[in-house]
Amino acid sequence: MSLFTERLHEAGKDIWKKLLSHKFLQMTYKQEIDDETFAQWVRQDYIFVREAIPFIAFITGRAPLNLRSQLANIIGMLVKELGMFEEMAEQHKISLGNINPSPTCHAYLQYLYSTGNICPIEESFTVLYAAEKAYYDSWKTVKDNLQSESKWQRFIDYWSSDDFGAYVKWIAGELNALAEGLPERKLKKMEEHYITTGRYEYLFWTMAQTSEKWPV
Ligand code: MP5
Repeated sequence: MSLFTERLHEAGKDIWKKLLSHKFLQMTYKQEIDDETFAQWVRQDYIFVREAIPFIAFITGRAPLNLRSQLANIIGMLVKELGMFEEMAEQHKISLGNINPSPTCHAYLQYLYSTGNICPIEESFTVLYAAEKAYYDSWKTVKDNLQSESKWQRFIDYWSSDDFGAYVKWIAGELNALAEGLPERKLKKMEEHYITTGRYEYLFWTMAQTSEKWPV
């Protein structure tokens, strides 16, 4: 029997194709991205990572015992990531003070909060898998296509690292275990979350690339 994550990859393959050929990623590896465009991503992803902490906390509360300690470790990882953002922002003179989520970042975060709060663990875990996989695949694409050292190398290396890849693999393994024996109606719901999260990930690059702002 094939793995549930293989079913997800198949269901999301068109979205992933568009995600990995997104202009923001291309401009980043071609080193054509201007500083302000990249800074928009830095500010918005700083907010995203900060707010991913309550998401992980919500899902930890619903997780089976065997997942709790590893989920709790993710919070420590996110706190360290915030430190990376703060150091990079200081180095590149990007202010992280007085920033607010853009419409896309705001909507994505509301989605994380609601799935974390009201959905069963197998659904919120699917959201976690899709979001982390999207970042690993996206930054690996940047890394593999980069011709020379980037000023944003630290970010590129972080999410394309073997360690991060192993973490995504761990989530995949646990997700496959959670999916085992579930009825089709539940698997379908998980598939929908994978698709929705992939769509938000695509929109997040567009938000950065277009410096999306609230119109009013
Ligand atoms: C991640 C992220 C990866 N930082 N931002 C978005 C929009 N999606 C996924 O998550 P993490 O927790 O930073 O590894």
